[in-house]
Amino acid sequence: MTGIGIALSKGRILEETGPLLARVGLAPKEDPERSRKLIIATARRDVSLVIVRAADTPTYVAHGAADLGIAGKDVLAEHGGEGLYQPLDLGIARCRMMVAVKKGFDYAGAVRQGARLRVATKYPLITREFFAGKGVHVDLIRLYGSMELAPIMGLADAIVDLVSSGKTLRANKLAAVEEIMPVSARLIVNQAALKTRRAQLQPLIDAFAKAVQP
Ligand code: PRT
Ligand code: MG
Repeated sequence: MTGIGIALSKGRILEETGPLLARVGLAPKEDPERSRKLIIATARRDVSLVIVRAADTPTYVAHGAADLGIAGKDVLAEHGGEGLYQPLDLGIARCRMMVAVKKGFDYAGAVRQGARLRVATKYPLITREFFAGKGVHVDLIRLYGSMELAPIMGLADAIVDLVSSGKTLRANKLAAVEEIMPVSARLIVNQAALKTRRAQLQPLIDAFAKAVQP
């Protein structure tokens, strides 16, 4: 791709990025939620949106297949961020990464007694690191979605998942017991591209920075 590609995912990220894209002059030429196209032209001829799965965004940008991207801190932390420059917290798609358990499960007691916890998550690296830091032994159960089911079905004692309103936890009789980190979406840039094509990329980064200022 000779122009600039911005990788981002449909759903939450795209929804909340929409107004921001418009403000930096990158309104999509067609609705990405409706289009089956995976590369969407924008109001700027040299910039296109590259539609990827949320967890794939850092991969596309780190390999330089897309120059820029928009990804949640959850996804970036799990990826590790190698090869990525992260110049900007966009302050959107906010939520918290939490440990949650079935209501009534004595999490503090289990941790205090040094019990082995079965923890289900789609964030195995973050989860392993978090519990290692607390000195808690965990058996990790790697899931790809609907983590909330795991404690109910007896698959796990706890989950590590994102919480925004708390409605999903409540609806499934789970309770958050610990926060791992606050999460919001970041602008990410391929480090090598920023060095070799700074004249092309920096103005765009600056435009995003200006657009997120309150
Ligand atoms: O859906 P898909 O499998 O394609 O990928 P994805 O689930 O990773 O994508 P998507 O679009 O759901 O999420 C993209 C990004 O949005 C995440 O990487 C986060 O950075 C951000 N984000 C912000 C959230 C939430 N808030 C959020 N609440 N992502 C997911 N959730 C889920 C959460 O996992 C839980 O199931 O919403 C549910 C909880 O919401 P409440 O409001 O009931 O608490
Ligand atoms: Mg989802």
